Amino acid sequence: MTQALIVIDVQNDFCPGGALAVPEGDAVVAPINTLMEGFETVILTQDWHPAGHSSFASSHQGKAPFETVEMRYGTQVLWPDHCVQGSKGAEFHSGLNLQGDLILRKGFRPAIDSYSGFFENDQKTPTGLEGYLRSRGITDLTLVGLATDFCVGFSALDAVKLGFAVTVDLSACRAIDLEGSLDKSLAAMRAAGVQLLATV
Ligand code: VGL
Ligand code: ZN
Repeated sequence: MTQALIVIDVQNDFCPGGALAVPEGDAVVAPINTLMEGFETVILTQDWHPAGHSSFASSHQGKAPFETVEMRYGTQVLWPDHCVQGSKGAEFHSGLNLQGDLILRKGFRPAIDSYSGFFENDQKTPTGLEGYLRSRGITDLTLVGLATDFCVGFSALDAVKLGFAVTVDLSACRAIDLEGSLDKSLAAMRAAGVQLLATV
């Protein structure tokens, strides 16, 4: 088997002080740097939105962050403006080791969000990550990063659907936990056959 570590969205805006701060988001940096030493292939994803992105509450009149809106592809949570291309908030946390082989940007199409590193939120538009992994013969993935219940969770579910063996190491993840989203995400991952490490 050939393994890869996929580090999801460890960016300033998801860390304390950021626009969409995940509680203890920066606590993932040290364990991720340690985990990287054990993997030959490391891939980082970077949430990368144009200004005025359709997932921002500020793009929808009368809507506040964390409300939802119906998009053509389904229900979308609206977020504070975050990870705007080229901004400080979109940069990786300064303590993160950036030795990765590939940095995959996602969420750059104005009209569609992308939680997963594999497919955008219409669940059809591929990012190309599947092809990258397959052409390198990678079969087993370990996912870590931010946030457990959004970008990590949806990436893990897509990876299982695509036939990869998937582990999520929860000791190097932190959650947003919006109205029970963490429990929902963990249950969905478990049901799909994702191996959850360090379950609390
Ligand atoms: C994420 C919400 C919006 C994440 C990204 O990285 O989990 N969550 N954009
Ligand atoms: Zn985003």
